[in-house]
Amino acid sequence: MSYSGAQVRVLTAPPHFHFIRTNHTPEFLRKFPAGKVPAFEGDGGFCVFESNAITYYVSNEDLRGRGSNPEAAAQVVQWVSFADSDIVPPASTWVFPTLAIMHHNKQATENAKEEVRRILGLLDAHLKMRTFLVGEGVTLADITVVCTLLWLYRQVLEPSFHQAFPNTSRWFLTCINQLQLWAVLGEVKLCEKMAQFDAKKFAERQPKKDTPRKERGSGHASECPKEYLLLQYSRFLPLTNADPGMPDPPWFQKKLKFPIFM
Ligand SMILES: N[C@@H](CCC(=O)N[C@@H](CS)C(=O)NCC(=O)O)C(=O)O
Repeated sequence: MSYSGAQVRVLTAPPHFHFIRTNHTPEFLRKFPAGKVPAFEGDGGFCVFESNAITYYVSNEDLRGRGSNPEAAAQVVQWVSFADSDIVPPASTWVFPTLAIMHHNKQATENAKEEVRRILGLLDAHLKMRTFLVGEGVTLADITVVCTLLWLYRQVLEPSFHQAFPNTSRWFLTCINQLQLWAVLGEVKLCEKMAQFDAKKFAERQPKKDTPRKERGSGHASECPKEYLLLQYSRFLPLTNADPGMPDPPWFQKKLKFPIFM
């Protein structure tokens, strides 16, 4: 059972995919010039990168909001863009250091917390009289925004922080408990106590000085493939043909049809 019925095969690990190496090969770059993941290749050779473009492609008209009217479709794009432009940056600034995948900066973290507060408040007001972000059912707007909030709710949004935003939390819980999302995300363990930066863990995770530049990749992603990839993974897997009874990734490896490199 899934929202769209699309079937994808996810390749995340060797021998199919080796982060930083595979995505820098000429063969990969020919198909996906940005050299980044996630990247999608269809059965007929159609290639597309950027997680939002991939989710759009593997979704259906209802998820795109086009089942109702052009206004709803525009609102879906609005929330997907908002997730990228307004939620991902502060969420990454606050959460990544707690996962030891980015250095901690006290002022930046404080600013990010305030920004997250603003976002949760904005969502809370919007969701006061609504079950979902757009229309009467789940759309790409809910899937994308939920997935960008996922690590916040897992790592840092302790009850004392999110209790001021009950409508946002009700909607978040409604979405993650939908069978289709649950089948992919599994049980989401909500944060009880705000995670903090661990300098020792961060130091241990730094690439050795003699690691070649091309093996290190660019930006924070090079230091944090696992967690960041998981974040990306959760952003579009809700659209796959998941069986709620069998949410574990190995099941996807066997069942999914189109490859996605992550
Ligand atoms: N906006 C892109 C972000 C993609 C991205 O930054 N991918 C990172 C890892 S999550 C990557 O592939 N980096 C490769 C590299 O740094 O070599 C999306 O949503 O797909």
